[in-house]
Amino acid sequence: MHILLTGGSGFIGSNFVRFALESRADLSITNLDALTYSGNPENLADIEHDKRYRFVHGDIKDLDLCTRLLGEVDAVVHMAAESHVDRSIIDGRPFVETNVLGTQTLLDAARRNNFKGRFVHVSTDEVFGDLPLDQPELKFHEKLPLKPSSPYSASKAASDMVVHAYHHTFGLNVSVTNCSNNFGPYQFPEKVIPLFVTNLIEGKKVPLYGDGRNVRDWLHVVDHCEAVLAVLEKGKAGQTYCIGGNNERSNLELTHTILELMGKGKEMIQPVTDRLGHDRRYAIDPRKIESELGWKPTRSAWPGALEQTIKWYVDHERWWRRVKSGAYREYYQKQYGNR
Ligand code: NAD
Ligand code: TDX
Repeated sequence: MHILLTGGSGFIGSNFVRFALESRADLSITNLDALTYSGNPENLADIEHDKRYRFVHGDIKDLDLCTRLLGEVDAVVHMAAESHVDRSIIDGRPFVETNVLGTQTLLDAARRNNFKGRFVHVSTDEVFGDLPLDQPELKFHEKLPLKPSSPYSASKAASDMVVHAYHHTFGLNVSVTNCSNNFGPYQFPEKVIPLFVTNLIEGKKVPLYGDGRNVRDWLHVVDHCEAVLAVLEKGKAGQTYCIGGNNERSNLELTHTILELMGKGKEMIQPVTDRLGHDRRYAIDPRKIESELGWKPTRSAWPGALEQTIKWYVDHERWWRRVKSGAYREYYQKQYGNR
């Protein structure tokens, strides 16, 4: 199977390339990525000469390019997006442009090709809004209406709806995944875990938003990649699959665990003003994907998986220092020009 993966140079995409090529001998991947600020070909430096991997520098909003590429592949895994909530609060426009218009462009390219292959749209649990802290029995599931709160999650919810509409109207063979917070190697250090870990290595404090009681359901990125592959191979057209780690932690608990694992004291916590419209709690009920597709997380056990992730950032200091300083951009500007 030849997959068109969008956003393969980002955090989840690069982990997906590595995981999918390692676990399926008959699979090849074309990675279409615009190399925005979070796209870093260094994430795949060990793969770039693999005969089963091809990189195409381009934008999912380019209909002609997407049409050509869709004509060459058997399946699509769509991950390209603007992905950071705080950035969407500063400027929502790129979120609507890439996440909504980009997704629609890709779907139009599929229509132009009369594409019959599987198309997995990778989305987030944030499309369901948030849950209260005092009702732990409530979790997100596939039958809930979409009720996004941030400009990021609104753009992802819109893209999910466009994807479902293209299935309903044109019969495209699409499935949508809604996954909880990922952690692991190669995450851009604007997201809370790599930001806090790398700050602490640098001797800086960690900025904890608000009262720190907000809860996230943490899943190791390779567990997410395995779930996406399961949906690609076994999922049903028109269906949504919620993916989570059964691993709810408040930001305070997460921060205290990171401090403990890194041998740092609580004085390294810097309480800061809360994020605007900060969602309180995310939690996934993963029973559908577990029972229908036989997927279960096996790499997310806490705190071992967090400890391994911290070790990865300790061992890959050159990688994140180049990302934090912006130096990583020179690498691909030389090869692919300025963007
Ligand atoms: P990321 O920001 O690390 O990577 C995004 C990638 O998309 C980058 O390589 C970027 O260059 C590329 N891209 C952006 N705009 C593009 C465009 N117009 N054309 C082509 N490529 C473009 O993000 P991530 O954390 O790896 O997230 C990947 C996907 O998974 C996103 O769709 C996100 O909404 C979803 N998701 C993320 C999480 C999480 O915890 N990180 C959880 C659930 C779902
Ligand atoms: O500096 C910080 N301090 C802080 O307290 C940052 C960056 C975050 N936080 C808090 C906000 C959240 O409650 O930590 C929690 C996690 O924040 P992020 O890492 O920004 O993730 P989140 O906003 O939960 O969204 C993530 O999960 C769902 C991804 O960025 C999305 O792409 C994904 O869809």
